[in-house]
Amino acid sequence: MHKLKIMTALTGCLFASANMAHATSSTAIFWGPTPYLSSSDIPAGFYLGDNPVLLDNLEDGSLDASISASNGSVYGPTGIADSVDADDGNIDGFGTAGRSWFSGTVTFTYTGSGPLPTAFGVVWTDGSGTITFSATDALGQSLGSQSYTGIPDGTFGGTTGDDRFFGVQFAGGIKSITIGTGGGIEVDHIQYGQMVSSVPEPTSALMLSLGLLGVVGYRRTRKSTTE
Ligand SMILES: [Ca+2]
Ligand SMILES: [Ca+2]
Ligand SMILES: [Ca+2]
Repeated sequence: MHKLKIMTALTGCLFASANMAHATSSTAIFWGPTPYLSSSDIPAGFYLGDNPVLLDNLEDGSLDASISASNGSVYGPTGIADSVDADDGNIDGFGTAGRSWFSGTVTFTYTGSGPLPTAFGVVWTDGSGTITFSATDALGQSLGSQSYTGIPDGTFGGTTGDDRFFGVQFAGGIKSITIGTGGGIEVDHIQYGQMVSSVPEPTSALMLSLGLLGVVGYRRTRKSTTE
């Protein structure tokens, strides 16, 4: 009798938790493209507390050790680099005095030792054609891919009016992001952090509360039969 009641409670809570997890964490949310001239243009609400865990502006000449790139290298600060505008100290319509990442289509993969980012972004600064942005989860499975036309301004002279933020959020963790046009591109401000947790861990919370209900029911039953 007691065992049956406990089993019933546990079965119910397992069903409920599985349904909630499915409904709340299976979809990635893509952000952007939005204009970006400095880190203050990170969209509000993208990161927990509006602060990334890491933002690499590449101005030290190298990519942070917690990120690997499938190809490309740091470019600038000479020539026609298209850095994020503010990186050279002046928001003046040009990024030529800053540093960017120059490559073909490139995948940035999180290689750090901490928990996977749940918010991951990059700023596209130069290139031509259709821009495609995609991401993968912890197992390397696609979280979706989105394409955008009409963004490039048609010049490779380091102008920043066409620079755009691309981001993705996924509560289950993001392993990598990929951005490209099929031709040469420049990107900058590779960044990641944790998303705002609007839905707190439904599985563990529900298991705990329903588990407690089961224990209470069990104790009540025992009490009534022993007295
Ligand atoms: Ca500038
Ligand atoms: Ca830069
Ligand atoms: Ca640009």
